[in-house]
Amino acid sequence: MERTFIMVKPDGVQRNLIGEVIQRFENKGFTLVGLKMLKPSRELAEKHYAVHKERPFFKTLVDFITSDPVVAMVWEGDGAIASARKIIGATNPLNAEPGTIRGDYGVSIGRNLIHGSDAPETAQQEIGLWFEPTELVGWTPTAQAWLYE
Ligand code: DAT
Ligand code: MG
Repeated sequence: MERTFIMVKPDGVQRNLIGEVIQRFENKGFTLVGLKMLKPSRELAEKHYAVHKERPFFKTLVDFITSDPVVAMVWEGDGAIASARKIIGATNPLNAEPGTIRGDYGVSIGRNLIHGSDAPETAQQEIGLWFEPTELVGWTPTAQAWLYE
């Protein structure tokens, strides 16, 4: 089973889309193993987006992500990392397909609602950055037998 880090960004929280995001991952068949709301520190946000630190949008991105609460989550399932990226849609919501979260709810790259890890290495890194091991709860949903053969 794979785990991925998903975050509803401040715009998603303000627009009352926390439930919608959770619903889509639940509906897909992934398992929620970590969940918390927090207003990220600048240090945490800069670490999270470290790969983008030389990009021109880095400061506004960190300003935005630290401006208000976010909801950080870890979701588990076979192929969860790549599948979550598909559920989320393209980085620019105007290019994101209808049916994806960004495609259905966004119009601007700087307000694209949600983050999802892009690879196994970044997923592991991001989960470790945002969650203590004790905050992650492994469990077996009873529906598992109907999701996996
Ligand atoms: P993603 O969030 O789809 O993984 P990314 O890792 O390339 O996209 O970029 C991280 C975030 O930075 C993205 O969600 C929104 C912001 N961003 C990316 N490219 C941008 C750009 N050209 N202008 C403004 N913000 C941008
Ligand atoms: Mg990214």
